[in-house]
Amino acid sequence: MTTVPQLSDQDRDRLLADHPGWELAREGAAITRTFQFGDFSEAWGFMSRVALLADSQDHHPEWFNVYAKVEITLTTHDAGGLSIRDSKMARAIDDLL
Ligand code: H2B
Repeated sequence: MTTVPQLSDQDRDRLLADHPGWELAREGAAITRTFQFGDFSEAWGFMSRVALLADSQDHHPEWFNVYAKVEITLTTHDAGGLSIRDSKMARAIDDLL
């Protein structure tokens, strides 16, 4: 397992400011965002694109789906909290919308 540095408080605050919709979870160790789509097909299409992105970046989301709703939580297990990998993934996910 690689050791990845955690984001500084300043970088974490910038991440939240740059990505409205994402909020802190797990006492600052993760960020989470809920996405609402029109139906299951749209939600699943989005999840498919996120999955490909995640595998290409070797950074995988924790997520929950019910019909048209997708909840994504990002954290870096190798860092024990938030890292630059989560910032990049949040940006890439937002760019899919
Ligand atoms: N995803 C997430 N969210 N955190 C990690 O630390 C992580 C990962 N590490 N995907 C990667 C895979 C690591 O286990 C592999 C071996 O590169």
